[in-house]
Amino acid sequence: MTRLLITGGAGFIGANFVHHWLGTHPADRVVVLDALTYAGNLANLESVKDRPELRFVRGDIRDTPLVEQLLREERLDTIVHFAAESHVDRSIHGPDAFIETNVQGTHSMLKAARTVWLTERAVREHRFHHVSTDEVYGSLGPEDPAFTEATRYAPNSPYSASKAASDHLVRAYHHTYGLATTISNCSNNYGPFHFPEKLIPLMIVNLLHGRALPIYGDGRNVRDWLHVSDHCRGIERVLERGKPGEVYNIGGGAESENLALVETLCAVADRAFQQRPELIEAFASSPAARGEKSATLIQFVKDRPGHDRRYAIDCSKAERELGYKAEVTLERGLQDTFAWYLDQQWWWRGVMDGSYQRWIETHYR
Ligand code: NAD
Ligand code: TDX
Repeated sequence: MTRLLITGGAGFIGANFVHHWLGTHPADRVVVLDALTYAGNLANLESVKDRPELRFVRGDIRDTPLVEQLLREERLDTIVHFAAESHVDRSIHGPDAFIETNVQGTHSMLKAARTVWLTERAVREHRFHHVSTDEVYGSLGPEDPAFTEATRYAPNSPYSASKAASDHLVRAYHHTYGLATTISNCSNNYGPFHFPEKLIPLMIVNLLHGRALPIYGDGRNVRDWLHVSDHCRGIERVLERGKPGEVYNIGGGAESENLALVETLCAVADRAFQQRPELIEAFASSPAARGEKSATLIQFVKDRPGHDRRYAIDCSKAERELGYKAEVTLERGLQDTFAWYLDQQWWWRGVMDGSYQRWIETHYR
């Protein structure tokens, strides 16, 4: 039986991971530590909130004594560290929070794990898994080979620089103190509970409301898309089969230029409006409701400063050593994701009008 501390478990990937883990390991203990920032949302855990195996703690990863206390009192042996500031555009406007959470926060987690697991020897075996990003490797040209675990770090945004720094700290705690760490560097995720500031959910919500679909620059930047369920399966493989001290790239082998991706999403939306007439009334301001193409909403806007041109992940090490394989094709994943946003309007409407944030502030002071 594994006893996990999942940081950032009320965020997009963390919450998907909590659902995944409780589904595949129903007897395990799962403690979620999350500060419930603008990106954290208890609604993401609504359907599992009454499970006795799950405990939610609102708290900050920089609160080292709190993390130590949780590790001790719950006899936790595994940390899956998702908590982070995750949006590149926000990091450009305000880098400080990224240093505080991603660098200092990760260091606080490492210090707590070292104290309880190595100094106090509270558990027989332990694992500190750090969830990181392909953005630490920088930007690729059109013909460059995909990032491997040996690619030199070259982060370009305050976000990716802060993630790179945290990766280095994790590595150092393994090398210097013998903490049993693993790191996964993953490509762009999408799927349920994705906060509507990121490309795919923003485009879905905007097109449903007939709002412009802003494409940065020429729209030819390439991202390597991975359905979040495949990412969760990949992390599970790392926890079960990965070796301490190792790094694993996790990806989907689904590169797409942003413009092409948004055009595909628009086509998915147009088909959905044809097949589900009730959408016409529900989203009357969408072009699809008038029988027009959603792609007419596409607008090219000013580029993101320092915008990385292309990411692509070579995940052959994880495939070979862990038996990892992405299962969801981009086409299927986009259809399922669009359907999820249609069926779960309560979720994104609550996120966007701030009502969840207000609820959190009254219930979790
Ligand atoms: P997210 O922004 O949706 O969620 C982050 C969560 O962390 C939120 O619940 C937030 O409340 C919590 N948090 C933030 N600061 C905290 C603090 N100081 N203490 C405790 N909790 C705090 O992020 P996400 O997209 O789910 O990403 C999760 C992790 O995966 C991040 O480490 C990110 O770098 C990494 N990652 C994300 C992607 C992606 O495509 N989204 C890809 C690769 C790697
Ligand atoms: O409105 C937009 N228009 C646009 O053209 C937005 C929000 C984005 N974009 C572009 C920028 C990127 O090239 O789309 C691409 C994807 O943008 P984001 O969704 O902001 O993701 P990205 O910057 O690639 O970073 C994401 O993947 C790696 C996550 O946010 C990171 O946390 C993760 O590490």
